[in-house]
Amino acid sequence: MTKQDYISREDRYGAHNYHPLPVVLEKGEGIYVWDTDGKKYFDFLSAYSAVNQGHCHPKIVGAMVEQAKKLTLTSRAFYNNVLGEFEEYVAKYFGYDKVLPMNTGAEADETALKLARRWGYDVKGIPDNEAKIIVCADNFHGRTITIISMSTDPDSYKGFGPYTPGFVTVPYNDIEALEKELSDPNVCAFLVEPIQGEAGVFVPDNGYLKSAYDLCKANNVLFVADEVQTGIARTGKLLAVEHEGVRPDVLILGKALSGGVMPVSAVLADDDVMLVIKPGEHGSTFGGNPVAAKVAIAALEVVKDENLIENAEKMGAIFRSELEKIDSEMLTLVRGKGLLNAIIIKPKNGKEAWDVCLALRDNGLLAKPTHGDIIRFAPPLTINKEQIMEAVAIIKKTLLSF
Ligand code: IF1
Repeated sequence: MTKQDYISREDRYGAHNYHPLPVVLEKGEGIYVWDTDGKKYFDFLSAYSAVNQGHCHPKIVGAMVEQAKKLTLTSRAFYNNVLGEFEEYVAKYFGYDKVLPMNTGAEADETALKLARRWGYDVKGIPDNEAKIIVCADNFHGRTITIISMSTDPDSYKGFGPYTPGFVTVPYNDIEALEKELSDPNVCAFLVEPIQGEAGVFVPDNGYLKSAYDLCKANNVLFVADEVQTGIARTGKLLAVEHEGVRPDVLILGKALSGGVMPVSAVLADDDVMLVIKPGEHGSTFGGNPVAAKVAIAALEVVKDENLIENAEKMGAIFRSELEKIDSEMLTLVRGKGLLNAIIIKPKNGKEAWDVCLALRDNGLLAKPTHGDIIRFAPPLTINKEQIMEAVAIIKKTLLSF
């Protein structure tokens, strides 16, 4: 089959809910992926930061295969010998009393919303069905009906109503707007991405998260951090909130919790919050299954064993400073933290970010545009300096070719 055959087949039989860059991948190893013609690429998307540990990491895949041969799923109707090991490891790793495992990021976000509402009723004493959750404009938390009810992006919510009520939107990075809404006694939580991913790697001002956290505390409101994309070493800290010394009341993780080998997500909180949900009130058939449990432990061990936090910090700083040296009128801004970065492209001769990504592909580097003019650069965190320099050379050559 040719590349076009693969693309046509997806187009013919698959729903059209994505618009992929035309490249057909069949193999991945570390920071590289290969297409069906054997061409090798730098992967600068890392499956939207799910593959922080690199593609097909042998330790993670090994843990998966070993457990898959023994026991894959018991459901939560019975105990198994692996779930507790995962729960203890993850709770201690992130420093919380308890963890609730789910599968996708969206499910973990939904879990956090349910926890926050229930805490609002049972602990804060909000009248029944009156709880409000403050969210940020331009957020991205997933694709469920409730989550798109919080979205301000018409692509996410338009035509999918009626929407779930109970959300209040404030501009991101605007402490005053947040402070005003927090005084409403029916507010149970503030849900925030420490860096907005989908918004184009939008980094808030220094101090925003800390002030937001302090205001939440002053108003008896839960600070809920969606670290699905920013967490697990991506920004040069284990969690992006650590850049401001914040410890969320509720922490949402996904993506890299499995190193990208299968969907594993989780919500962490201390007992005063986590124990408001009682048996039978929440769950998932696959959540915390034995394979997921072993995979997550291995994925988190790799982060420590290979010093991915420190490497993301160092390589990110080099990457941004090298990008800033590129003298192209198309490159108007470089931003990000650690290895979660983006550039903003000014179109030239009718050529836009999409065309830049096609040319990057031809030159051996994969990245995806967002919002028309932004290109996200987020390689696996195992990348070294030599590889960063090689990737920068590709980006430079590509931008200068327009
Ligand atoms: C897609 C974006 C990235 C997330 C945060 C929850 C979820 C996500 C902060 C839901 C998911 C994804 C999903 C992916 C594209 C992607 C994305 F551009 F849309 F925003 F990464 F930048 N919280 N992000 O970023 O997690 O349910 O997907 O496991 O194709 O929609 P999920």
